[in-house]
Amino acid sequence: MPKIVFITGATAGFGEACALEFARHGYDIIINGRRTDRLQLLADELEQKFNVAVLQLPFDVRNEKEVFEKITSLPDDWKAIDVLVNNAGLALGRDYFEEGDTDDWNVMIDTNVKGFLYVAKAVAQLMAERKQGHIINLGSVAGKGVYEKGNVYCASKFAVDALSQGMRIDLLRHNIKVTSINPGAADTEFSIVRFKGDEATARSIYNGIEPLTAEDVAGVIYYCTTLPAHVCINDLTLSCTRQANAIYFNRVP
Ligand code: NDP
Ligand code: 8X3
Repeated sequence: MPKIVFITGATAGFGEACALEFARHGYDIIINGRRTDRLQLLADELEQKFNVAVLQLPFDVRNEKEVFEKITSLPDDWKAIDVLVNNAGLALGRDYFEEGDTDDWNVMIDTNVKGFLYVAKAVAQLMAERKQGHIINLGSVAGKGVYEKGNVYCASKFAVDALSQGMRIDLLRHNIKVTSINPGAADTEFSIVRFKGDEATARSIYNGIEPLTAEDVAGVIYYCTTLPAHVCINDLTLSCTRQANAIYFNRVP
């Protein structure tokens, strides 16, 4: 029986790259995101290139009712989820605290913290029944250190860090691994989303560095799932070589 991975936020960036990486290794894949056209294109690609089974599960992770309904009503064969990549998330804006847009704050907290929690809980219940599973949470270097104008986004990723620790403790009795992956700057759609389509500002984030790619991160995530059953990477931070942490970069002038 092929293993099953469930990836939230699979329509772009890390999630999409993870779908390709896990499919390459023979996993059947549940893909989530809000953009259904992209889910369809990805499903076609995965099925054609890798001959794996793909289930599209579109929903907005912020919609508590829909998250629980869609996950608890998965077909029985698809409930045996081996790996959850709890990845859907975003930053919106990069403003001094007192100038921050509270609508942006609400979306970040609703997505990165509350949506993250709903998905993790629904899938953890399925894994607990089988006494096995691996939850991979997407944190960030922004969840390890705060940078100027990072305020609420950083707070949402500090929450992911704390929740990964809490899940690891509480899910211990169910034999569920919990890994927190904390990437530094990676060139995905993340900055375009953060700066609301302002491509010049988005590009400037990567000035003078060779940032991580989505494929770099997906390779590391997949690696974490390849270790023996008794070994769990709890917390893994990675960045490009020109980045030391959330704040310090060595940019080529
Ligand atoms: P992208 O913008 O490329 O992809 C984000 C994905 O999240 C998309 O598939 C998007 O799908 C999905 N998503 C966003 N909001 C929702 C929602 N409400 N419901 C369902 N899906 C949603 O960003 P990345 O791949 O870079 O980011 C993935 C994760 O990694 C995020 O949690 C981010 O915070 C984190 N991260 C990113 C870093 C970076 O530098 N890129 C570094 C460290 C961490 P759709 O719009 O179709 O719903
Ligand atoms: C995304 C990385 O440094 O832009 O989490 O916050 S950063």
